[in-house]
This record gives sequence, C-alpha cells and structure tokens, in this order.
Amino acid sequence: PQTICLSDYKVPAYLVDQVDLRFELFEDGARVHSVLSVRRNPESSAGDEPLYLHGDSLVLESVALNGTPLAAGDFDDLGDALVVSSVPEAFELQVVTWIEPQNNTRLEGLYKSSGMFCTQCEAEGFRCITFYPDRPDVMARFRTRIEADRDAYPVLLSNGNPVAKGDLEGGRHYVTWEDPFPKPAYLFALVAGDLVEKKDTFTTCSGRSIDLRMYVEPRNAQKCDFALDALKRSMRWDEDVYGREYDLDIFMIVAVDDFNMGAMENKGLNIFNSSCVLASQETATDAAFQRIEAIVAHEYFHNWSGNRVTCRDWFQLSLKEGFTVFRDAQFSADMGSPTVKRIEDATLLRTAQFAEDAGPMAHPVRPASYMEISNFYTLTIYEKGAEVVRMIHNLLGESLFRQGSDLYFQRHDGQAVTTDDFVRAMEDASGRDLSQFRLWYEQAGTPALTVTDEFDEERCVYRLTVSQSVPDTPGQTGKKPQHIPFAVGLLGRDGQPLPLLFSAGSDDAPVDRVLELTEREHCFEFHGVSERPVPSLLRGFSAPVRVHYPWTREQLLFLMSHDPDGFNRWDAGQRLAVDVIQSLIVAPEAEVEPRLVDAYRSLLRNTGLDQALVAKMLQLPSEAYLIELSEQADVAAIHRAREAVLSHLATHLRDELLACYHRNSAQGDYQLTPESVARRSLRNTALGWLLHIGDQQGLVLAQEQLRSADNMTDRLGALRALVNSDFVEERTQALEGFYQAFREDPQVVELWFSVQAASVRAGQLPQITQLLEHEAFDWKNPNKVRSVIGAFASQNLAAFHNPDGSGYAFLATQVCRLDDSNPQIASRLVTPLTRWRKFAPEYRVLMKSALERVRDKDRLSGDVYEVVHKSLA
Ligand code: DPP
Ligand code: ZN
Repeated sequence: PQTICLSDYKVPAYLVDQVDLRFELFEDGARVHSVLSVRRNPESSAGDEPLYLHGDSLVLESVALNGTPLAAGDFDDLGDALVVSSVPEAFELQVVTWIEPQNNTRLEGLYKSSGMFCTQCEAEGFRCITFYPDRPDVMARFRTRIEADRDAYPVLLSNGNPVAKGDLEGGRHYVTWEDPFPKPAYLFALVAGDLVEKKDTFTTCSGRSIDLRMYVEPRNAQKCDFALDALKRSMRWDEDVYGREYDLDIFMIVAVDDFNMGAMENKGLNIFNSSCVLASQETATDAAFQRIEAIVAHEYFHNWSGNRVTCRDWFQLSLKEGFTVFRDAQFSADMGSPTVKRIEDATLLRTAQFAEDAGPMAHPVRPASYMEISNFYTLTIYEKGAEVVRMIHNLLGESLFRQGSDLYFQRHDGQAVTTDDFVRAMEDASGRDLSQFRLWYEQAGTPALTVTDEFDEERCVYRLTVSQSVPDTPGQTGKKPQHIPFAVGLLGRDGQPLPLLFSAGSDDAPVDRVLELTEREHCFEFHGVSERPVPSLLRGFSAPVRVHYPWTREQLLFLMSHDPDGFNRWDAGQRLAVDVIQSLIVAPEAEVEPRLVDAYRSLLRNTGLDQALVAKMLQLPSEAYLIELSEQADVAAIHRAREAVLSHLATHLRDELLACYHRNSAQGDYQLTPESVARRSLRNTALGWLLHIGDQQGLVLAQEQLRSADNMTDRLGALRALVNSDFVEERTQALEGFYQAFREDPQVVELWFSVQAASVRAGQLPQITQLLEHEAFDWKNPNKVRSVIGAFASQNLAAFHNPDGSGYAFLATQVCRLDDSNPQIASRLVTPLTRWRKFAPEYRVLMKSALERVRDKDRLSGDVYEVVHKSLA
C-alpha cells in the first residue's frame, strides 16, 4: 500500500458538473450506466493530463466519449483506475460497469444486507460502484434511476427528490431521483428493498413542510418512533442553536443490519446500522436510546457540517466529524444532563483516545499522511476533534462562536474546505488570533500539565504554577507548547468558592476562571486569599489534557463533596478510587482505604444530590482506564486489585446497597428523563455489586427483576448482574431464558452476546469459542462480530490478557479470518494487540508475536497492513 501525503495535495485536474446514473439491479449482479459531464478545472495547472477515474472491483463493460465508443488504445483499465488520455476541454463520458453486490462482503459500495440493496460510499466506496474521480473536492449534481423487480424491491431510494417513476417489462419498475445540491460521491446513496415506510412531518422555521420518512424491514415497524422523534428534536435544535434550516423537501432514514459503521449522512438519505436507530422500550437499553438520539442528531447535523460545507480531502475529515460530534454533544447535553454527558465524553476520551494518542497509530486531528483512510475514522478525528472545537467555543464564548459558525457556513456553502478555513472563520468573526491554537490540529499526543502550588500566608497570595509538555509520537518530536484553556476555581475551608483576584485590592472577582496557557510554564497569582485553598483544576474538562497535581486523599474527599463543578466532583472520586486501587496493585494485602468506603456510603445515602451524578460517581474506574494510566500494565494485578476494592465496598455497604436498590425500584411508566435513567442506573449498580459478592438476597432480587422488568435496561441489568456472579446454575438458566425470549431480535441477541463476552466469569476463551458457533452468530454481520470478538478483546481484559497468550492467539486468528471478507472490520478488531508496548514484559512478548502472525498472513489487506506494520515499527 502507498502512503498518501497532505503535502502532495493538488486540485483536481477535471471537474464533474453532472452525474447521470442508471442502476439495473438483478439477483446475480447489477449493471451501472454512468454519464459524467466533465470539464477541465480552470484552477488546475495540470494542462492536458489524462482523465483519471478511480475504480475498485469493477468489470468494465464499455466506455464512450461524447457518444463514441473508445477503442482499446484510447483508455487504460488499470484495475484500480480508468485512465482516458487526450480528452477535450469539456465532454461527456459514458461508462458501463458490472458489479456483484450479492458477493460484496466488504460492505463498501453497493451490497446486499438481509435481502435489500444498500450502499456505503464514505470514504472511498463509490469507486466500487463505477469509475469516478472519487475525492471529496469533486462535487457534482446527481440524477439516479434505479430499476429492479417490482415485487422484491418495491421501495427504490436515492438522494434528493423523486422526479419520475413507472413500470418496466418483466415485472420490473423504476424510480428516478434528483439531488439539486452538488455533492461529493461519498454522499451518494441507494436503497432498494421490501421495506415499510413510517411517515412524519416537520415544519421548518421558515414554514416549509418537510416529509420525514423512515424505511425498515416489516419486523422492525414498531421500533421507529423514537428515532423519528429524535430527528424532529434535532431539526428544531439546529435551527434554534445554529440557525440551520433543512434544505430538501424530504428527509429519509433507512435501517440496515449489516453495516461497518454506526450510520452515514448521505444527502437526504441517511443510512443507519440497525443497532444505532431501532429501539423500543422492550428491546433497547437507556444507553441505546441515548446513543440513538445522539447518532440521529449527528447524521442530521452533517447536512450542514459535512454536506453543504464538505471536506477538501480526507486529511480534513475532522472538519466535519469534530465539529459535528461537538454539535451532537451540545444537543445531548441540552436534551438530558449536561454534567453526565460531559462525564461520559471525558471518560471515553481519557480511556480510549488518550490510549490511541499514546500508541503506534497516534496522529494529529489533521493527519499529515495515511495509507488507508478508513483507518482514520478514529477517536482522535472524532472525539479529540470535537474537544478542539469545544475549546474554541470556550475561548470565544457562546455568542462569538455562533458568529464564527454563521460566517463559516455562509462563506463556504457549497464548497469543499479545510480545518484551517474553519479556524479562520472563527478568527475573522471574533477578532481573536488562533495561530498558536492551530497546533491542536497539527501536533499529535496528549498534552500533560504539571501543576504545583504555594501559599504565601503573609501576603495572602496563592500561586499556581502550570507547566505543559506534549509527548513525542511516531514521526513527531520536539513539540511546541499549545494554547490550552484551563478552567479553575479555588475552594475555602468550608467549601465556599473563593473569588479569583489577579491583583490585590480589586473586588468583584469571579469564582471560576479560564486561564489561557500558551507558554511552557505559567505562574498565576491569586490575591486576597486568607487560607490555603483546595484547587479545582480543569473544570468541566476544559481541555483534552492530563493533569498532574499532588492531590492528597483529604483534598480529593473534600472536592468529592464540595466542588460546585459537578464534573470535578466526579473526577475527584475517580482519582481517589484510582489511587486506592493502585495502592492495592503495589501491596495486594494492604487495607482498603476506609475513607473510600465512607465516601461511597454517603453517596449511596445522599438523596439530596443530583442522582444522575451520584449514579456516575458510583462507577469505579474501568480496567481499561487503569491500564491507560499505568506505565507497564500488569493486567492480572489491575484486575485483582479492582475486584478486591469492589468486593470490599460491596461487603461493607451491603445494607446501603439494598436500601438504594429498593429506593430506586420502578415506579410508574418507563421514562427516559435523566432522573429515571439515574434511578435505573443506581438500582442496577447496586444489584451488580450485591451479586458480585454472592449475596443471596441480591440473587432473589435479580431473578425477580429479570422476570418482571418492563424494559430492557432493567432486564439486561439483572442479566448482567447474574452473568457476572458466581451463581453458575442461575446465570446459565437466566441466559437460556433470555435467549429464548429474544432470539428473534438481532439487537437484543447482540446485547446477549456482549454481556457474556465481556464477563470474566462467563466469557473465558472456551465459552467465547462456543459463542462463535452459536446459531445466532454470523461472520458476515459486523455487529455480531463486534458483540463477541470485539467485546471480549476490549472489555473482558483479564480473559483476553490471559498470561498463557491464548486470548491474543485467538484474536489473531479471527482477524486473519475476517481480513479476507471484511478488511475494515478486521482492522478495527486488531487494535488491542497494537498496544503491546503498554504492557508488562510477559504480556508484551506474546502480544507482539500474535501481531507478527497477522503481519505474515497471505494477501493481507491494505487496511490491516497499515495498522500492523505501524504498530510493529
Ligand atoms: N460520516 C459518518 C459519520 O460519522 C461515518 N460513519 O457520521
Ligand atoms: Zn459523522
């Protein structure tokens, strides 16, 4: 595979104004007729260079220029490209290709999923459909005619508005769609199937009525309401908060079972992985509902941040993804609990993105090179990219940020642009200089802040010294200091917030401030401080950085109960728990900090505090996070220490857990308010802890809850508690009963798989191997693969990191197997092995050799090649 570099970017030599497509869909393949209106790009200096069209897995049937078939010498079919030499200034190119969607297991381009035709063209899937300049800076108007058997495929969809339809000979029919907005090929979509339609409408701020339609297989007809409502909430929110109105007359959502990613924002025709859009109270957990709401919003928001204004090249992927993730996070915060949303996002970032940023695939938010772009749909591009936009929001404030986004949309509507264009719009609207800030796009690695403090009692001055450093990452060393918004507050002895005075004598100072770090070291003095305060640092996780400060356990306990910043209250609890667990890793026989037990006791009893926050505070830091925090992770020791703390807490807090369980037991109808979600979370956490220590009363409660629950959150909560217990017989029975009740529902079966695969008690390797042979397992379905193999390798860490190396060997085998059918999925799955340098030597050796086995596989895909070679380098 070749390395593609940002520095080699050139504008396209040819532009396409109009694309006319005609699809003839059959059971044994599809014929694609394409007519491109092409002209030379006046901005290109390339002169009369040949026309270069990408292609992948295509059979070329014919090619003609302005109606005249081209002779063999006039073009080259290179396999991955069609090159036509000596073309005029402007011309029409007619190309006919034959493809086989029914055999497309990569799920890129046009493929079949449970009997329906569907597409996935981002990033480079369109070239699997026809020859085309498949790059996002080529934007064209598309007209698409789909022809198929009328009975088997009554619904035929593409982007834009339907403009014609009719019957054809032989029981076939057609529909023609026209999309008035020029778009890159990655936003093209086509769906053909026997689908039911759920309809709704939305009236925009200017009074236009939009047809909303959701298309699903008949068995899913009852699982659409939530997504349609979420869509309407998103449409309203984007008008209210960003002034963005929807632009076509129709907006469609389709659910498909086999999908590599979560969802796709194709213009006017969003295609979703079923698990990210279908939901009912009986089958979806609270977490699933929240994820669906966020993804529906995310894809909808792309209509502006991604489609109307798109990316110039794939190095700019975070232009649309970072901004859109930031927008969907704001939306979710507005729909639910902002503090909880922030905690969830920071947890993901600190656990998984920090690990990526410290690993062999570390890359900047705007990468400088790649081999396979699908490997760059990463947490760094998405989540860190969103944090970068959030920091701009923090630095500019709500109103200037909105002016910046208005300017960005207005200035670049209909264009394919860069992250730099985005930052420039923010600068121009606000008058702020963001030149140093741009390093966030260019430098990889997580900045680390080291904070020290001094209190000068005589002068009543409290001094904070903050130094920053950005670690080396592959190919990048000697980095410059970045522009970091660092939100802080100071708390007095009784927990009261202290005014933050930068000089003596002034009054009316705020109680929290955003300090702007730009140098390697900064010193901040706060005046009029009469007692040594406790600092509350990086409030609200104001920047995606690590903070090192020598907190004492007293200080953390104090912040846990006094910090007015909800995020930092939670964070103090996490830091304390980490500290306690880490001390048990070093000294397994040591006593568990009694003050931790007291702190959790008061959390369990505290009904005055926001229960959604309490629910989060009760979650112990995950094993994955503890691994991320260690230098040379000893997984077995981490697992043992964390389990010991959990058992200790559960044993000492048994009465409080039972009380918490009963206090939060179901009352009334199922609701999705933050309060009800928190109640279920608290109850199920309590249940999980009780079963963890084999409590008999807990067992009775879990079995009863499993029987009587009226929603999937509680049912799965009970099942998970049982699966993670030592009640072997009861958990086997529970699993069997659950499967029999839900075997017809793929989304629930995925939950059922992953609960087992993620459990150290029920998901040791022999059991995982059995799951792969289960009747419901399907190698061709990415969700099933993720729910067993993915859950095992990324959540069941003690089993995956079995010191005998069997977990690694297993993963290597599955990756090799999947690489032949679906390289994108294989490349994702191999990630845990690529982190081998993070682990203690005995693990490292075994991980590395598993990785080498993958490297040595025959016909390794470019996707896996890149990841494996970079991580062994
Ligand atoms: N562009 C898509 C998304 O993130 C990729 N799956 O929404
Ligand atoms: Zn996206």
